[in-house]
Amino acid sequence: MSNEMIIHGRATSSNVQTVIWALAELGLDFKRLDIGGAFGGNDTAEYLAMNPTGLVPTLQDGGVTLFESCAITRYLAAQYGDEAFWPTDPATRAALDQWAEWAKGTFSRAIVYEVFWILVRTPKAQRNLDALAAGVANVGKMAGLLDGRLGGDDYLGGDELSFADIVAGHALYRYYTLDFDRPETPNLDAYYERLTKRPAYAEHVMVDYSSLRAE
Ligand SMILES: N[C@@H](CCC(=O)N[C@@H](CS)C(=O)NCC(=O)O)C(=O)O
Repeated sequence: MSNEMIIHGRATSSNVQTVIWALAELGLDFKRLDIGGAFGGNDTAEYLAMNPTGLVPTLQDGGVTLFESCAITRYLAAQYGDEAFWPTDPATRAALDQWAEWAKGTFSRAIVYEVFWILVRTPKAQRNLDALAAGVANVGKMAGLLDGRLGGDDYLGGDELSFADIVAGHALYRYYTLDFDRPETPNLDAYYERLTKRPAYAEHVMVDYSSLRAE
């Protein structure tokens, strides 16, 4: 059995970016395979045996095979993270995890499906502008929640990056680079600026998504 760390998934996928940003922050060597989107390869029997959802990412870490980006991030954090990245105290960790869960299932999902999907993945003539306006309002409200949670802290856990920042921070590249009106969120703006200064974020999350644009 190979001990190699392999991540299956195209670099333009925000869910793949979550995982490879985590891998890079943890200082782990990995190989990424272009799977999904225009590359295909996620509907083969071999792939579906690893990940029955047929989506990306999938992680192989020696004998461990996992799908779902947030579950993978938690696994990597628990297996390889230090105390700041994955606190051992359950209550301390859960206080971060509630934001990770919300960021993944609610905030990032709204950014992707209520704004990104309309502005990037839908041809201009087919865009539902009412749905876009509702999505922008919803996402802006959520950005305000995260702004309030951050306050003056550098990261969700205080001074150091944790698994929760990986889950909350990865979608901010799309949030801040899409062309739509955002509310004033000085704490979130500073947080995003801080993330962009991290080499692993710049390399693995700030990835040009113009190839995903609908004609
Ligand atoms: N909940 C899943 C969602 C995975 C997902 O939706 N992946 C998208 C890319 S972001 C996908 O596989 N799309 C089909 C494709 O790229 O072929 C996760 O977080 O891993």
